[in-house]
Amino acid sequence: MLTRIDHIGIACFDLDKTVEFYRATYGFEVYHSEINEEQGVREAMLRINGTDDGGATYLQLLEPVREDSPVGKWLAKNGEGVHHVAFGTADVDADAADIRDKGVRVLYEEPRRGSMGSRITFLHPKDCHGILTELVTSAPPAPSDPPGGHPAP
Ligand code: V0V
Ligand code: CO
Repeated sequence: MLTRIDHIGIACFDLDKTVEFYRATYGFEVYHSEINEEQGVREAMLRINGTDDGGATYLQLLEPVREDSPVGKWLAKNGEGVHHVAFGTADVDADAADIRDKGVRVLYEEPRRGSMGSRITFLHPKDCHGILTELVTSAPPAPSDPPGGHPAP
């Protein structure tokens, strides 16, 4: 079951400048940042709020590390903007299987590694009314984690 908006993925040309815009304009701080080589992105997660399923909602700022990556190709065509919407679930495998059975293309056979040790998969935007849609199961919290269920940065 999809129980929250986990994040909105926002493509940008310059991650540091975009992070500074969100900090200076809204007061949002970077909760976590990493490079995901497989996905071809350098990313910053800005935690906006906790959710009643014990998770949280983030903005995910994404800068491509390669021009031929999904975000690199998308930026070249569209410029900066909202790249994808991610829904959170406790069981990405089950939800991806259910959605595949409904005839929507799920891009990965098995979920792959996402931000903060999460497991992620994507639904094809052409099957989702133009929205690249991600499904996310967060990494299980460690005993030392703060409330909100995610690893500290
Ligand atoms: C492409 N299209 C999109 C789109 N990207 N439509 C809406 N939103 C997007 N983000 C449209 C594009 O305009 C084309 O439509 C059509 O799909 C085919 O696009 P393409 O440019 O030829 O690109 P493809 O087919 O090579 O790749 C598109 C897909 C690719 C969606 C298959 O971007 C992909 O595999 N994405 C999943 C991985 C990803 O996005 N990773 C980065 C985030 P027309 O022109 O034919 O009408 S990583 C992340 O979120 C992480 C790590 C995390 O959350 O933890
Ligand atoms: Co994402």
